[in-house]
Amino acid sequence: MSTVALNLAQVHQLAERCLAANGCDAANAAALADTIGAAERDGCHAHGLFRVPGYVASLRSGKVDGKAAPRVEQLAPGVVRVDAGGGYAPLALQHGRQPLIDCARTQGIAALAMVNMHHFSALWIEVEAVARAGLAALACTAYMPAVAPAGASQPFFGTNPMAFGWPRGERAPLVFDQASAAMARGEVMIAAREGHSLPPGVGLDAQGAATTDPQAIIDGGVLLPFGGYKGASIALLVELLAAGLIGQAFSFEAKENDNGDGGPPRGGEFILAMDPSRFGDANWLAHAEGFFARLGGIAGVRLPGDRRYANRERNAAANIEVPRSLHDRIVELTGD
Ligand code: NDP
Ligand code: PYC
Repeated sequence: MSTVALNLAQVHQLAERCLAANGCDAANAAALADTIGAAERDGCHAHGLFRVPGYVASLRSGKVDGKAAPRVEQLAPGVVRVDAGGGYAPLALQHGRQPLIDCARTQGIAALAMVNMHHFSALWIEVEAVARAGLAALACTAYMPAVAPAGASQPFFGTNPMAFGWPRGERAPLVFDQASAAMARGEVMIAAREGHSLPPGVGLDAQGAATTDPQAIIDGGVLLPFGGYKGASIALLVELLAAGLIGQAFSFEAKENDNGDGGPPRGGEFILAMDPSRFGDANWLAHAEGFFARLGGIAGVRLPGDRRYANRERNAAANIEVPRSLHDRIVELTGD
């Protein structure tokens, strides 16, 4: 595959210019480009520049307001809400993060309800930032139907990711971030683009037969939940927290409301933050570090997040190889 080598500043600039040229104001373009740049830096290409054409489609169709100004309100002592005003998640997160952190420190535990927003990125970004502030964090968001409930072969749940972060003092937080599908749809799309086959168990084709062909899943097929009915229950939990609890669209409703432009649907996100120093164990940090030492000491085991952190370290000084077709498409969308 032909590629264009870009450093991280050039990745950020490419995204920011394209989004600004298509209707984002400076604050929204910068927040989105930060998120896209972070994904490329950490090797999460399915949620980096790959998403720019989708962002642009949703700006051009008028579905998303690229000039939205998020509003923060306190709904209850432990509940903060950010109304994204029909904009993208990254700027809304910037507005809601510190009030969530402050509230969790005061209350011991607090939730952030993000509403009227469009989420098209990875969730580790939100939990890592909260965990770096010394709090444990859990985040989830629903998508549009792409995953079959256990026993079915038609899509109903979104790919519905859930991410968790745990603070580790001076060390980088422990973070996992996983779709409740066997694989995120973005990863399936990248596999299709690159002509790779998938491991067994990821999805079914349009006839309901098991397939390892990513294109067959995209063309009328369906993803499966990870771990069968257990992953399906996690997908269900995400629907209830990110939609039912906070008054936002379930995945099936998000699709009914969506204009099909290929960009992110309107929906919500739920983030829970907990201050471990308020739960009665002054030794919590050392206790958990002992646990990580034991776990990491088992042959063959690595901690979730370690691959991303290793990519981050490597890419600080290296170039990102962006597929030429994607790079040229973004340049074209910028109007250059
Ligand atoms: P993966 O299956 O690639 O990874 C899931 C998690 O497992 C990561 O935290 C990963 O850590 C960890 N992990 C992988 N291998 C191991 C291992 N051998 N030992 C320990 N931990 C391991 O991710 P998904 O395909 O499920 O999701 C990809 C992304 O898609 C996520 O960032 C998610 O937020 C995003 N997404 C976004 C949606 C949205 O609506 N906005 C919808 C669905 C997904 P590491 O990163 O270090 O490899
Ligand atoms: O990869 O499944 C996915 C996804 C959906 C929305 C953003 N990413």
